[in-house]
Amino acid sequence: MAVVGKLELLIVSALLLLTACYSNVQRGYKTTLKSVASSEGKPWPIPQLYIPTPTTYTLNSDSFKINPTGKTCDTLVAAMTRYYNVIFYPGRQNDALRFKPISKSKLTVGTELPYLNVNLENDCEIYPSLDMDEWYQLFVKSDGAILTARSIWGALRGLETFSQLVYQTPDGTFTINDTKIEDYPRFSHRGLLIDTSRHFVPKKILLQNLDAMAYNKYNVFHWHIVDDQSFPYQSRHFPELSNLGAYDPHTHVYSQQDVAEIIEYARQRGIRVIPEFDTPGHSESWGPAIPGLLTPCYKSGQPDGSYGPIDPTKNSTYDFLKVIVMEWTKVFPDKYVHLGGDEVSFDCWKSNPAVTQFMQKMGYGTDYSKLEQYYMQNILNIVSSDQDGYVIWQEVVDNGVKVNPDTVVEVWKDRHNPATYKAELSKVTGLNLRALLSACWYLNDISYGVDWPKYYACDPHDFQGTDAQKKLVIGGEACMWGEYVDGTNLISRLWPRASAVAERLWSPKQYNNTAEAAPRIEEHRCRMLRRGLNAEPANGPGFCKYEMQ
Ligand code: CP6
Repeated sequence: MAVVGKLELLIVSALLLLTACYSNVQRGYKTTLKSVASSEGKPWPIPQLYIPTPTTYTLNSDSFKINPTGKTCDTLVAAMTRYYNVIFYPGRQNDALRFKPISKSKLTVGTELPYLNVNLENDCEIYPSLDMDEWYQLFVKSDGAILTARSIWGALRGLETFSQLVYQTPDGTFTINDTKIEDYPRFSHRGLLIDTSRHFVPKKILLQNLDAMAYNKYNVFHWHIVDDQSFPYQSRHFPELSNLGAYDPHTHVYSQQDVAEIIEYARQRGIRVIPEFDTPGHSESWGPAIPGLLTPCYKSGQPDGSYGPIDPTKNSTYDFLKVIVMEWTKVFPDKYVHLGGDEVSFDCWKSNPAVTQFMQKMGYGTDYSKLEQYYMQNILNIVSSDQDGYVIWQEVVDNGVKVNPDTVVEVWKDRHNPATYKAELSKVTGLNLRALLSACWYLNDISYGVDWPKYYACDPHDFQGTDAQKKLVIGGEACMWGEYVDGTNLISRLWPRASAVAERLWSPKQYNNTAEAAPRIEEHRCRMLRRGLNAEPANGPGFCKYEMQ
């Protein structure tokens, strides 16, 4: 009965949205005007159940109150203040906004909405986790608005939605429609990968990006913090890693204090921080600080001065890893770390006589994937002995490494061929392992034109598998690899393109209509601009009410 009710509500709300768009088309608005006019106050990502009505209320910034009526905590208090400012003073931090939103309601027409009561049912958890409860219910009615959530994380998502329902009419009046919402995510892992090794990304931009993630209900910052090109993470135990491996050890590093600040900023927004320390490949920048860690490559029987992946044959490698892994698990509070394991080239291992000898000793013959397996198994055991879980790239499983049953496998190959990642999802979940999809969401790969519908169309459940296999897909990640991206273009290249992925990972599968989504994502882009983010245009020609100078 309850299920039927929900389905009906879903269909009704979908129809409401579709008719709203359609009637505007019939009235013959220009596309851009139509888009903005018809989508103000419509949330992104769209809630599971969203029932707006034409009745509107006004909000007065002087008298409107956000009250905690259930449990409360520092996280909630901070969020209530934050969202009050997002609603009434979105451009306050942003001097470049040409038209400051008028901050005082003139209350010309209609009933005033006096408050938003936040009824949080349970004590706050300190850190978000994979199992966090993000459910919330939101009613906007004539006597006031009521947000109900079981956990602090649901309360944060509900506050975000409430802030998106408020819009300003041309005379500056803050307005909200009478609305009923019940909402929860379709997938529990909704991640965004940022690469801070190929280019350094300043802390300020990472924090700004966490705001953007919260505006889109992302809940995991996958921090690809180091790689071949640089090592900006300032280690407690091995300061030489960034002293010798960062682009600049003074200006292009994340200190322990920076890392703590980023984790805290994310925590306040219900966002987990999962660091990736990619090994045994992609680790050239580790070499200068830790002599003997990387494999020396040989040419005609001599070391040629270049280095390959981490040397898996030495005990000293694992002694070092034990210490650095323990540091990661202390510094990053999340249960999961990402251990990489992608794109390991065997050429250097093949050239090295000591490695060849080890291969013989172990009886691996010439199968270097066995050697990779040996390395990965060792590092996985080190991590799991610290009670932590891990995420790895798909190659680790492709190469037959035995992993713990609670391993999460990230499927990234290949973005040009959906059949490949669909087969991989079938395979990984067939092994009873949990999976994340990122193959179709490589946002670093840009082209001229509107590309978000391509990301919107990709669905993590579109593969051959049983219901049990589908349940093992815990979500996905949009990726912004950093070869051509730094603090100057990270935000604009990500948003609103990453918003398309956000809605796919949060909202019901049935919301896959690009025509319906187009005006809403455009409006959401304008909303992000209004909040001070350099989000780029979504749909070609058009304009926002509030733009940068
Ligand atoms: N770095 C690391 C990368 C990539 C991967 N791992 C990558 C591969 C292909 C594309 C973009 C990025 N730059 N460490 C693959 C997971 Cl198109």
